[in-house]
Amino acid sequence: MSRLPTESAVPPPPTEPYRIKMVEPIRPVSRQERLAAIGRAHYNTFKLRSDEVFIDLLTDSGTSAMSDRQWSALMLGDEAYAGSRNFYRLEEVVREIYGFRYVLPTHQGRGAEHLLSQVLIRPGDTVPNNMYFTTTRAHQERAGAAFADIIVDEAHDPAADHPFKGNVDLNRLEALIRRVGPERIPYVSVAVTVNMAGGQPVSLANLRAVRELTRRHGIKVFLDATRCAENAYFIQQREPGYRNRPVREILREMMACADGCTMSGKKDALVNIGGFLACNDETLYQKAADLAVLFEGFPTYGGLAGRDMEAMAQGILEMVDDAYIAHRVEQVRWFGAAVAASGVPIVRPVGGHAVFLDARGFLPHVPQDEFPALALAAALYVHSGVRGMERGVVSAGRDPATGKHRYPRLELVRLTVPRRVYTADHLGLAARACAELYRDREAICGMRFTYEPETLRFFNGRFEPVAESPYFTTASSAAGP
Ligand code: PM9
Repeated sequence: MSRLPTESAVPPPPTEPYRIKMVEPIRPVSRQERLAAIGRAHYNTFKLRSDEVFIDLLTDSGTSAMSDRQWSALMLGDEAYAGSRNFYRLEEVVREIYGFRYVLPTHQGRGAEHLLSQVLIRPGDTVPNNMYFTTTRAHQERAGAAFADIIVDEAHDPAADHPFKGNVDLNRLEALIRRVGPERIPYVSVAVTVNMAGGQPVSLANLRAVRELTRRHGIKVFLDATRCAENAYFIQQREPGYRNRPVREILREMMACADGCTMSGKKDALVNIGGFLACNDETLYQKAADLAVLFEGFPTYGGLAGRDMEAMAQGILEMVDDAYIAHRVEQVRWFGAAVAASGVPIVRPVGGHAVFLDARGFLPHVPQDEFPALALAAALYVHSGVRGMERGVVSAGRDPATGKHRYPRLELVRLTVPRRVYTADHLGLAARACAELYRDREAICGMRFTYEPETLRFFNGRFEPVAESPYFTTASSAAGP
């Protein structure tokens, strides 16, 4: 039996630059169990128990397999409340790899976003972003800012085959600066890569142009560096002049275009928990450090155990290893080719961390206010035990000014590839499941809320199907929060 529906159309998978030393058993779950589980989970894949899932592509966040060196690093934990040597190691590595002077550990990325937003934003400000990310925008709005999208138009079109779909539209940014005034823009927030656009990168030429434009107006630039190594790899592969440059050097050049960054260590930095805020401005650092003691912890641990900082420092060194990062991104690309080979609509080009199913193209009969991406993620789980995540109208939330749903042009299911965790056979199974479901797509119906949280509603929202479908149980079997 072939491994994929159209094996001939798919190249062989890339070979892992590591071997496996420890395994974690996973268990196939029967369709009957999956039907019961999705009902109990109120059709929200976030609310499934992980042992109800066979292949977990919910997120690449905190789900990496750590290396032998990282596990060894855990044993070097210095759990002193203040001045842990693991902090100084992390600081040294961040200075070396990113080039920023001041480093403030946080419990995870949103901790850093919180500190940055609270320190820099005044109510009534506007923060330009290259598309939104859920937690980033929520913290900016919570601090009183209006969000402004300055990404290039191609980012909103799943079929646009642009090499740097994460780029900032410089004309849009300039027009915004003119309209609101530079004094009302505390910083420009640039994500590398752009998660919600499909893991799409930003070019170095674009980062330099953003730096130049903002410098003229005295505006700061902060990078969301969560997936910066993947972005650096795309620059190496796609931007003229970088093919022979190590990812490590490219990453330093990217960071040199910014005043600082926030980082969720749970993605590219290959740890299960952790993050940091880094910058060059001592005053900004000091204000953030003063706030950190209230929300994160003392500035030399920021909510992390010493051992976690040591493992993150080691992970940062590993994320810029050229062989590692090439395999990481090429494995995702291979998975995308396998899914697309059967005609399943996906976001193109395939991004750095995930394959994104285009739920509008997949389920054209489900209107956007019946949450096609959420319904598709639930149906994929029931069909195969593969768990993905909704990244569409539910994730976009409501506009604080009008109270109405924000309707993003991208209505996507994200099949996110954890780092160093799954083999080509696992991903082949997931690709096959997408193809089978696509053939039966008419049987999938839309969803409606039964409980809608006020913020970040995709995490805790509850739903029920709007009609009968063989992929869903009826709402009556759902129980408990
Ligand atoms: N991203 C993800 O699955 C985890 C939670 S949201 C579903 O993609 C970016 C670009 C992220 C991100 C988290 C954060 C927050 C900031 N920026 O999760 O707080 O993708 O460490 O990071 C998630 P933390």
